[in-house]
Amino acid sequence: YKNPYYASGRSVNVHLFEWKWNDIADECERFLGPRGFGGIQISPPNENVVLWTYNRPWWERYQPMSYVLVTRSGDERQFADMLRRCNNAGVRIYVDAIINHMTGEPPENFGTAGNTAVYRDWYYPAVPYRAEHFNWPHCVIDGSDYMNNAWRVRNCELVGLKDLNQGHEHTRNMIVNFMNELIDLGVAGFRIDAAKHMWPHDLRIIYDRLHNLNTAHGFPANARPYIYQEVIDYGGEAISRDEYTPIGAVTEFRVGMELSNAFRGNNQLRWLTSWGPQWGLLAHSDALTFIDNHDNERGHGGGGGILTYKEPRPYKGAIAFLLAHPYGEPQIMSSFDFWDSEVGPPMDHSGNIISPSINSDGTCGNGWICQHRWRQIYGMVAFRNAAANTGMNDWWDNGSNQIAFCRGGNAFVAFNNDYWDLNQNLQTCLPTGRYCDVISGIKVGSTCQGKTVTVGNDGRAQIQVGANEYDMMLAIHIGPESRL
Ligand code: LAG
Repeated sequence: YKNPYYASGRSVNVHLFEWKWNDIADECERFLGPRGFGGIQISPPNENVVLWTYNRPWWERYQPMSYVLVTRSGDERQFADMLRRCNNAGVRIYVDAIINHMTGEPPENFGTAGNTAVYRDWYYPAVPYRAEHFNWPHCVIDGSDYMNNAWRVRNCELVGLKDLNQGHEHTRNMIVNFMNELIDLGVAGFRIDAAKHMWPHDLRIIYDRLHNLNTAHGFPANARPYIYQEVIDYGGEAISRDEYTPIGAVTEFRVGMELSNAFRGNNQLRWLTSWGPQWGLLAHSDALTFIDNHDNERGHGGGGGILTYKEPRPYKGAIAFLLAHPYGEPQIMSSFDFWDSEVGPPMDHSGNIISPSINSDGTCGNGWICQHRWRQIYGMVAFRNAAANTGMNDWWDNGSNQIAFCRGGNAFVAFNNDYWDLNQNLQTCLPTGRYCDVISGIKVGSTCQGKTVTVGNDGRAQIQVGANEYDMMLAIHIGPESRL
């Protein structure tokens, strides 16, 4: 369950938060496929409660009404079409699976597919679930439970959301049928929402009943779905991430915390020479790594203090390091603009999501941030693909916040987070020749719009990153996007 089954030569998972299926299919064909992206995490595809009371917040999608595949992102036909088109473009789809719970007791009772529930009876006829399929006795998690009561964290309700009992055979069957339908339609795996709130032994039973990935969508025979379990573990809680690594990959939240801290200047970059498990991080093959996610970019999920698109310079630095370093399976966030932590995606007066528009410079409009279309970010996706499975070598630092390293003989990156210029003759490990820095500009035809780096016969080059430059890093590699 720890192999994302990316098509060959690809890497990086992008969370297209609240995108519509038709728009994702277009984005696979016109951008993500050609740019070498590996996969996409999509918003929950199953029916959720509609909450006009709160002006359709993004979080209504975390309150399932049923497993019918109709949401603001599209219906089942559009979902299937997206899978066909994205898999054809070489880009995999991972589903945000909400299997811990159903709705709370919201003021409205209508789902995106038109279904209703009887909240006070724990009755969801469109699944169906009845009271006996939930955890009893009824209780709600309180803050102190996280410190000292694993049983309550898993058997009581998360923020009042009706808590399914994955130990019940019928409940497991409904969840397995839902996930298998998605696998058969061509998905490559799942983010398991709120995994901390479910028992690992119940999850194992569910995972073991999942189908192999669909070979008609280009997956090899006997491939198991990629499973990354959302477990927020900054240390010191009753439940640990290590309880989940025996059954699948786990979201490593400490990556975003540590790299945000370092790229904000609160920890010297030179310490990153030992980045990885030595920092108390999960083993490489267990870790889904990221800077921000949809919760902590807006202060939900206990998050805060994480770099987001609102602080672009250090954010781009942190993402560049995340993508340049071999550690972990990286994911990037692609957001819509928000000014309030509850507001949903751009929508019209009927609540329909407004598609992102594409500006002439390739960035997005209509309220969409599209970090994946930022030059510094998609440039580092190509860097990671060129680096392939090489390790980290030829580390250099100035004893402070200027660092550089190679990925085998394939790629070289330098960062300057000091208040003075970086101007050094460094080993790049690259074949002799001229390279276009993929951070400061792109290569158009055979000309470089950014900085050009000349690598000598000894692999060395003069590397310059001024303290006042627009970005704090420089990246070159053997791929066609950089080689001149
Ligand atoms: C998650 N991971 O474990 C999601 O990443 C996170 O976004 C989900 O919470 C949560 N678990 C449940 O799937 C989000 C919002 C919550 C919201 C919840 C349900 O962060 O704020 O709760 O989705 O929509 C909302 C209200 C609560 C209320 C609750 C139940 O904000 O005040 O108690 O609904 O009615």
